[in-house]
Amino acid sequence: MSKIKVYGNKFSRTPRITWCLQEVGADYEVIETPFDQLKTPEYLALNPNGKIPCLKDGDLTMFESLAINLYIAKTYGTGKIYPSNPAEEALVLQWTLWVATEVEPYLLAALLFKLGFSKDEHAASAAPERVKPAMQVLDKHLANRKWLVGDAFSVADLNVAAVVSTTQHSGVDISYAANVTDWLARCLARAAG
Ligand SMILES: N[C@@H](CCC(=O)N[C@@H](CS)C(=O)NCC(=O)O)C(=O)O
Repeated sequence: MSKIKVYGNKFSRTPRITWCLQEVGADYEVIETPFDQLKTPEYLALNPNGKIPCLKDGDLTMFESLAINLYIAKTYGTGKIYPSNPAEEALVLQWTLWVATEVEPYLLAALLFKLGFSKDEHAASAAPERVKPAMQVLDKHLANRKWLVGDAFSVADLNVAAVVSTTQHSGVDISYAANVTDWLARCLARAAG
């Protein structure tokens, strides 16, 4: 069986994929893919969006980082970081879609401006207020539990933490959400190995 291939680089969303692969102990390799190669015919054949990351596992080739993690977790980590019952699976999907729609767009606006990839200062400066309602929801959810779904770390934590961790590089202060910052530290301690 050939190794799982992850196309990407460390200055992108690729580390959230390698974190997930490490959680499930999968055998993988990163195919270093610089930003200036994303629009080549060879790469577009893998991901027609011309973006990273992209995953190839056997006959499956797919894009969208958070969906890639759901695939990895379900295929290689059911019973470990992916639940085996439909209700908890639904909650994993709920938190993943929630973070992609209610959180990532705002944090990304702040991050891209801070790194000089966007000139949209208005979106960047609005980000802390725009993301606050979602952070308050997350904070309340974590008030009496250690992990987002069930009583163990799951791909829901991984996907949400991967997005929320960008607050640390984008200058978005979420210190008002102490349960979130504690939970984020717990998650990132795992990612650190
Ligand atoms: N929603 C996609 C976003 C992919 C994305 O925008 N990737 C960035 C790097 S993190 C990229 O490839 N940017 C290069 C470009 O847009 O040309 C995902 O989560 O995988």
